[in-house]
Amino acid sequence: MGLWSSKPVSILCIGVLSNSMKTSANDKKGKLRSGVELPEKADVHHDGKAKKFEKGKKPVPRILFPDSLLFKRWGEDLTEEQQTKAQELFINYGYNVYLSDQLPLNRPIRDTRSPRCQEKKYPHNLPTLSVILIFMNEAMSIILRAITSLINRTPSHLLKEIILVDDYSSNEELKFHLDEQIKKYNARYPGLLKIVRHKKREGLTQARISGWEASTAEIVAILDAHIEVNAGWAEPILSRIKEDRTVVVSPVFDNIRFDDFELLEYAVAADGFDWALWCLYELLPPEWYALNDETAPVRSPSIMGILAANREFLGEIGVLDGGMHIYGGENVELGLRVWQCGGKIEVLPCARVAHVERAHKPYLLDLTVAMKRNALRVAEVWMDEYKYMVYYAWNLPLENPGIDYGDVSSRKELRKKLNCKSFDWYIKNVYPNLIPQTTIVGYGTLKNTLDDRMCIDQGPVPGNTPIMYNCHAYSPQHMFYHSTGEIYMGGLRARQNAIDRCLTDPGTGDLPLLNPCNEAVQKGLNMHWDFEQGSAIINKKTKRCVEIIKDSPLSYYRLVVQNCTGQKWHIQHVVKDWGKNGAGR
Ligand SMILES: *[C@@H]1O[C@H](CO)[C@@H](O)[C@H](O)[C@H]1NC(C)=O
Ligand SMILES: [Mn+2]
Repeated sequence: MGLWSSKPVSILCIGVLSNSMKTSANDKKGKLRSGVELPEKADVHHDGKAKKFEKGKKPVPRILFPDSLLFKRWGEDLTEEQQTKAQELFINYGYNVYLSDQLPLNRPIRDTRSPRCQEKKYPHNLPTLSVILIFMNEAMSIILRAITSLINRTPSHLLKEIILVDDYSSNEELKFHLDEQIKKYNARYPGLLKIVRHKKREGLTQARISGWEASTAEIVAILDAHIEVNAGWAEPILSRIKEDRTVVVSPVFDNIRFDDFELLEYAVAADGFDWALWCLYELLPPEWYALNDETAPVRSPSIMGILAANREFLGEIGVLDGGMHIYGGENVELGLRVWQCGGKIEVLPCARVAHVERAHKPYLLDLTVAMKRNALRVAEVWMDEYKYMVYYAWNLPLENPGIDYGDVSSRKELRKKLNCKSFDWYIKNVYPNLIPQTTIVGYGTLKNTLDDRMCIDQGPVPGNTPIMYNCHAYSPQHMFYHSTGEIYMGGLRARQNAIDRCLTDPGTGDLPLLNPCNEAVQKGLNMHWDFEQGSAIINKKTKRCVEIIKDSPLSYYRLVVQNCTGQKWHIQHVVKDWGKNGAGR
């Protein structure tokens, strides 16, 4: 294993999807950028000359924002006024709009494809393509550069249209001025550009659906607007979907750095997710390496937010779930639906799209709320008895979780109508890396009756000593007690390649330990505990108990394992009737 292994894989798969996620709190209503000139249209298609960078005047200016991420490796020669402007734009957009406005729209970017991709020949008569660019308060120069890259790097006889979908931007620049730009493009390329404008904020998923509805070509590519497509990006996509109309494909993303707009090449990876349905990257499967062909499609359990598909096929399987809020989980929903309902998902190593990863996501708190809700939607519609894993991962009670995930009846009907396969089939045939936990009987925080403000916590990381800590109920304090006696600590991983940690009694001293559960089994560590709600936690082998003690009357309680004194513990959620509702296997 190890083709391209030296290249980083995007750690921010959130970033891939983060297009129209700003909450209303972050909108700057009607904000105009003055004095920033966009490159002339002549710049766009004729010469690639960059406007000369405006240098600050000597002497070297004071650094106004030493803590801003924007100025860590960029902008040292800007005047104070320029710094102020650049910083303000950066705060609003999360990327360097000041620089973007000066870079040519048709700037060259490095071809990041492997040599074999560059040599590969594709048939001339491929199906036509509609490209959908979704945005909400994106910088104009970013959108225009995306359009320019599409025009310059897609064979013109294949690019039928580019559909812009504006999810109710408040940014004035994106109204009249964008319409003017569209007219200019259409004067040169008749009918190429279309725009769909939402009359209210409808969110990322609905924006994608609106674009799909407006599209007319045989193939649709649904992209963020903060991208630049790379050389030859379209041909592998069109030719693969022409071969098999049931394949939904993802290009490989490279990163356009948010500060200096340099291209950072990313490794090819498959798209997956954890039990909370957060997206993550998976290693390439061994079968792919066995093909010994860097151009071969990579079978992928799921997909990120940028995708291409046969337009009609995407419609037949229900496009996207319009009931998703803001962001998160909608990609997993599509992934499960495609696989379970007879399609496939593939990442195409020869199709590369450069994508701006925003520096800050001020909407992160809101994100979890939407994500949790969307995850439950996916769980309820697609995951059958395994849906409990999503509740565990989010530390939600199985009954009355207190989250309104909306009406899923039409999605359930869709599943029935399409006669889709079970999640059990999916997990066994497509994504065996996920390991369902069938023996969990209690989960959530663990509190001692002596002090209910303190919770067991996995302790400092790196480190393997659990501690008592003020309860915050985030994942370091999520415990999972199994009917077989194990206590998993610190969030639920439950994946082949991410091993959970188990509470053990080392047998000597008074500190309990955390060990990787597989290692604890191999080494025969004291990892099994007797526990019932409201009673002691007793190690089955050593007979010692998990307890808390104070070293002096004024100190805090600390977590120990010692001779039992009769202390009692409460776990946050108890699983009733485990196994009776089909969850056990
Ligand atoms: C714990 O209990 C064992 C067995 O009853 C005893 O031998 C040992 O001295 C006790 N240890 C402490 C620290 O009290
Ligand atoms: Mn994005």
